[in-house]
Amino acid sequence: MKDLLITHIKDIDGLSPVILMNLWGKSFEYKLLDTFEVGTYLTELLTQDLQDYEHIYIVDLTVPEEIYPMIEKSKDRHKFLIFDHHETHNYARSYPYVTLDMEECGTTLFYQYLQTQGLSTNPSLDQYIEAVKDLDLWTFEKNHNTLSPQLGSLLELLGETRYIDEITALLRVETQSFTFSPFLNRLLELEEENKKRYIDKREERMIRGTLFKDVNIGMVYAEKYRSEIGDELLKRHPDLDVIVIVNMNGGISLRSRDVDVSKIASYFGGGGHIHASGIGIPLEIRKEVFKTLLKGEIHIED
Ligand SMILES: [Mn+2]
Repeated sequence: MKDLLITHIKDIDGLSPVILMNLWGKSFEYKLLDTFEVGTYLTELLTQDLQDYEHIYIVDLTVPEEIYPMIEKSKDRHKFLIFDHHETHNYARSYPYVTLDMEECGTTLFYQYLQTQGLSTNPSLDQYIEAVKDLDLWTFEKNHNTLSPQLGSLLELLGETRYIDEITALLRVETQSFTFSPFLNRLLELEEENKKRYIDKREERMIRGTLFKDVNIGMVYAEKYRSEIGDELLKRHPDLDVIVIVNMNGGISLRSRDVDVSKIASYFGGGGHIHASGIGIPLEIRKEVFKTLLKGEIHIED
């Protein structure tokens, strides 16, 4: 029997559980989802016959509250195992098949679980997992983990599928420390130069303002490098509390030093962590922006 892994498409914390399943070697299928797709996907899944699956893992995703009664009613309830670390998922704490730990990340929780199921570890795998956690929890600076931002860059460069394939291949060879191939190293060097140029240009066009009267924000439009832009601009501008990164296709990202941006995000219908949260941008709003910019002179097909 195979397993089904449902995990977060957005970052390496969501993708690394797929890599771990590859290394574990058990046959499985996986589905990568964005946060806002979870409810619809699970509602549909729970109407299906799930007898082909032995386990259904959901990692690094907040399962909407209204889905839990459906899982509870399902005859396949015992197949579900949920691992998450988002503050906004707290209501699920009492379900026995849910593991919630805000000190960990999705990948580390899943890694711990797989070890109890017989996944063997080695120093390079441990080092990789630690880097994923440091990137996801934003502790890589404090811990001087230079591997974390490199992994984040690689995902941007390679896309989800190639990232999973390349990292799986590297980790299949057990070594004393995690090392990139010469090709990946060169790629990372070029990317570093490119990233610096990108952040400099966004900074030049940063819009300043205040939110709820006393939160100083700097807002930029950017499609890439959300975490790096947030991190770098907070460092360059100590007077700002929150950096708001607007990606019309990906949503609004909030990054902060001291302010709890998960509260700000919840207020606007989003969610996330204390220092890193997000708010979705519905298609309707994206169309509205277009209409406003072209002063109503445009007809948009539905
Ligand atoms: Mn995560």
